Amino acid sequence: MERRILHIDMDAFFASVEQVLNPALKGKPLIVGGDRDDTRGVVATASYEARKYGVHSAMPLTQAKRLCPHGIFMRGNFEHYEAASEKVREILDTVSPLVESVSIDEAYIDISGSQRLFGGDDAIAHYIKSRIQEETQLPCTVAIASNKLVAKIAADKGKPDGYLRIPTGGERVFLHPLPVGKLPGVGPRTQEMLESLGVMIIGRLADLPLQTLMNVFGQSGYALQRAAQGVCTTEVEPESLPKSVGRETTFERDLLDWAEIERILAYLTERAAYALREKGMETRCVTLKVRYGDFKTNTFAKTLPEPACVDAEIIHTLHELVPKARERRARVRLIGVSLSSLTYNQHQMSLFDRKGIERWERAMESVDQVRDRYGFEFLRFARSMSLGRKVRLATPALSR
Ligand code: TTP
Ligand code: MG
Repeated sequence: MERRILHIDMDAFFASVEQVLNPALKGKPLIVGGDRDDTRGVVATASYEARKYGVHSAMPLTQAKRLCPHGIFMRGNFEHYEAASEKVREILDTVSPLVESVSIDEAYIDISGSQRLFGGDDAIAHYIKSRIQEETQLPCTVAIASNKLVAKIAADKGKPDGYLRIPTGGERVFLHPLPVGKLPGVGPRTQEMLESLGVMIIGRLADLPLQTLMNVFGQSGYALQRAAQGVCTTEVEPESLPKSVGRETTFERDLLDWAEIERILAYLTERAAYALREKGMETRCVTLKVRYGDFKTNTFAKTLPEPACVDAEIIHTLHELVPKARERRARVRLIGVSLSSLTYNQHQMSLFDRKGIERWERAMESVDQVRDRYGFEFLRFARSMSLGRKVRLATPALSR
């Protein structure tokens, strides 16, 4: 599978959020970071209108006031920026499971596995930009390339409100004319040293004899040249991919009646599967957990031939595991289901006949929509329904 990495960075983020909150600020030179009379603070960010006057992040406010005397100055409100950031993140999470936020307004997404679902780079970029626009009214810039390094540089180049796509194999051509300072990690000092070697643009750095670079920069000369050649193998690292989704409960008194135990298990599964689908995920491994009256705890797991997210499939798998749990003819104190080996539901084409399952998935989608609206208990299935409409578990905290 071809690796495609998307980088997104919001434009003039704090200022843009303020402009959405107060549309009267739109199109104005806005400087966020401190009041007009603030003599000690620095600029957090400036709207693009203010940037025309040379105002930029980290500049002392006093200097910003000199450069842009008619600018609008404000301290800003960090909670608003965090809330906007979260909204954006929610949208990004619908594109791929591999999302890595690197700052409040910047993220990488590994979209290699999302290509088929969305229909390619351009469709993904368009989807992200338009959903962010619709739901937050905030402008952003998106770039897609074969790795993080090139995607990041491209996003920087595409600003503001842009989209740049660097085809795989086109990394060097894209980087060639850019000043060396555009390479992440090349600060003013390194830039100066490179310029003394006659290296102004990235293309020159890429083609310089490696020995020359090693003489000046030591080992890091090698890394520098690899970067200039557009080579980067760093993976997108999502902060926390859920490892498993589970629901379990301890009975009010230990049970021997497996028909009753299985009804409760079905109920727990409905809840777990609902949570699984809410995350947009599927499971490949279903585990039945049993704690017996003497506190001995066993787990019985089964790997599915295909990822699943439909209650009926999971309940069926658990039912197949039950005889193993019954081998120990003891009373049961706790029962639980855990769904692991999670993957994002990509609606993959399947080797097996999934027609029936797909109908189920669509049905469950409608079921979940009703539940989102009226609560989980509003729609339940026959097997667990005999427990009554309002199921009261002895340990309700574990069954959301
Ligand atoms: P950036 O993405 O660096 O800047 P930006 O979003 O304002 O502008 P653009 O990306 O279009 O060039 O930083 C994101 C936010 O982080 C920025 O809006 C304000 C804050 N920030 C600071 O508070 N101090 C800083 O020195 C920088 C660089 C950013
Ligand atoms: Mg930004």
